[in-house]
Amino acid sequence: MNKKKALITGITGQDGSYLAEFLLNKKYIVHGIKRKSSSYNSARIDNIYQNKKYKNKFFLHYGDLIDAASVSEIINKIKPDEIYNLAAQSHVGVSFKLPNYTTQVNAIGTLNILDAIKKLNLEKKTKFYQASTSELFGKIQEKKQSEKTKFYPKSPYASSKLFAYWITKNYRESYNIFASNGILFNHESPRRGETFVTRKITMGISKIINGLDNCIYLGNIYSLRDWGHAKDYVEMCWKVLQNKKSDDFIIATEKQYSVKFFIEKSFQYLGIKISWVGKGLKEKALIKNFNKEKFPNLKKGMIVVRIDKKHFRPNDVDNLIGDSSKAKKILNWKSKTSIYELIKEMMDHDLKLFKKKDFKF
Ligand code: NAP
Ligand code: F7E
Repeated sequence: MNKKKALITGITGQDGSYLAEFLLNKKYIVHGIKRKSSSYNSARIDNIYQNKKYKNKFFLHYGDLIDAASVSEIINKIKPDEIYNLAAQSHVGVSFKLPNYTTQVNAIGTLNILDAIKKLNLEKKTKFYQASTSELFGKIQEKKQSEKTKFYPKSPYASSKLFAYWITKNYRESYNIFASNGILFNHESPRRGETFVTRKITMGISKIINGLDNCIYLGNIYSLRDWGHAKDYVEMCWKVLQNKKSDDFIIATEKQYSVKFFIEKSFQYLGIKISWVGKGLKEKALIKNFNKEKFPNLKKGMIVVRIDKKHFRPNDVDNLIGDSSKAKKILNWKSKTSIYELIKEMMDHDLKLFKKKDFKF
């Protein structure tokens, strides 16, 4: 029986919740670091916490990445075999408003974990996974981005993650810690935070369909992303730590779509056709064709997407697509979920969520 202990930071987030389920199914004992918050922040992991199957296998600890003492105390108490550092201020747009805080959590927070591993003499025992990101490529230096592509971060978020990437490599090379970076391209799911663009779209459409809202306000809809499914990607986080040696890997689908495409296909999934008019800040999407009986809250010509300049970033990353040949070869990585399957899963989830008029987040 697997008696391995894993510690997940960011366990209450999208990836943390999927990774916890994945590791519990692999018979790990899973520990998670949870922040104290004034309101409820554990919705994504309540199903695990309440499941009798995971009694004595799943533990939560209060802590904060910025608080080095709390991080070190938890690591000392658990002495985990694997640490997955998924905690972050992960919103790129917000990082322009909160650059200092973002740096504290994403950069210094990562250092706090690595330094605890070193100071507690766990270099030989504890493997470390760092949640690196395609945002490191920012202003892209190659058409398809691989482990060899030069970085060019374009936001405080990306800059903070660049430090985290290098300090991970630095502790690997200086202290022989098994410390690896998973450079993951965007990955989404029904558990995606509500302010990221894909979820904003699937939730927005679902609210409109249910008569709870009438329009979605967005920024740069021409931005291109390589979108995968979070559930597929957390398996790769685990595989990165099961590799023979610590190393860095790109995880991507190698397919690229625009935000505009994601909007069109999300409506199309429901059999609704939209048309676009206008340019720049005046561009909008209108309802063109739909089934009146199925969607009584819609009207022909209704404006369902508008552009709002407040959703533009001071400096946007507008063109990302990964080359994950290395992970394919060494980790046996294969992207499983198509963009259409992803849209279907997110739309089905959100339509159900907003069907009840008394919905709760
Ligand atoms: P997410 O849903 O935003 O989750 C972030 C998690 O970090 C939450 O559990 C959050 O706790 C926690 N956290 C934030 N600040 C913290 C702090 N100071 N101390 C302790 N915990 C803190 O992010 P995600 O999409 O799951 O992404 C997971 C990781 O992968 C992040 O590091 C992200 O930057 C990186 N990444 C994500 C993607 C992607 O497309 N999703 C791609 C590449 C890399 P609360 O619940 O209390 O807020
Ligand atoms: O934006 C554009 C926006 O916020 C995608 C994080 O998980 O993935 C994520 O970062 C694109 C950008 O994700 C809106 O300008 C248009 O070009 O969903 P997003 P992101 O910035 O790619 C990376 C890999 C991470 O590491 C991050 O942690 O969509 N966009 N209109 C919009 N974006 C948002 N959020 N909201 C809009 O209204």
